[in-house]
Amino acid sequence: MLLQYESERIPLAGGELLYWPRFLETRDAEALFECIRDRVPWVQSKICIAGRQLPIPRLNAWYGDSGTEYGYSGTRLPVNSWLPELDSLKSRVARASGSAFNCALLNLYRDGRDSVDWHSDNEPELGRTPIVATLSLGAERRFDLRPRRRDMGKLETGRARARKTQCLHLPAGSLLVMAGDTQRNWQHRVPKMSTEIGERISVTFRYVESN
Ligand SMILES: O=C(O)CCC(=O)C(=O)O
Ligand SMILES: [Mn+2]
Repeated sequence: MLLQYESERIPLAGGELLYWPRFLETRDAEALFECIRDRVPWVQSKICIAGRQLPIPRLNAWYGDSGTEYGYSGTRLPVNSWLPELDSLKSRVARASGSAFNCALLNLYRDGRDSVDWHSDNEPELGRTPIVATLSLGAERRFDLRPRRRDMGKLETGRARARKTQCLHLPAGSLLVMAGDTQRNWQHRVPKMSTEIGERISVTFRYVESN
């Protein structure tokens, strides 16, 4: 089922990116996309911005071992227990990347208008050096990385950040692992697109320290 081709290291100053262009075969990636899209209880969270509750531009679901919890900006996602397909994917991603995972945040981008804005996955419960492994399914989307404002101790100007921005393209079946100091030194996003784009799902495996 798996094409565990060698991973490529994508150069990133002050970060670590490992990339498997074809972690899953096309047919398996398609079957997994349909399974996840149809069986996951997707929710659209709201976040509070300037006192207003606004729906975020994508759907989410949280899967995890008991004791793992996820929340941001005052929202908490309910914890689902692992679907067998996600559980076996977790084991395979763990084996390939050499890292343990106990939860996954799933994103469903319904079309090009759905997105996730610049952020780092650096919540305290992810520990000092978070490892986030993203398996992509469905339509290919752009994935951008830019230095954080204080890049490796130095304050970055807007122009320097724009110049250092890296654009990746994540097709169905690919796996991207962000490790090392990536979350400390870099931000990432999936930008909105004005072209017609189909649905994309990302499964982002993480390790949450239980309290
Ligand atoms: O969909 C993606 O590839 C990225 C999602 C993401 O950054 C996140 O869930 O934290
Ligand atoms: Mn993220």
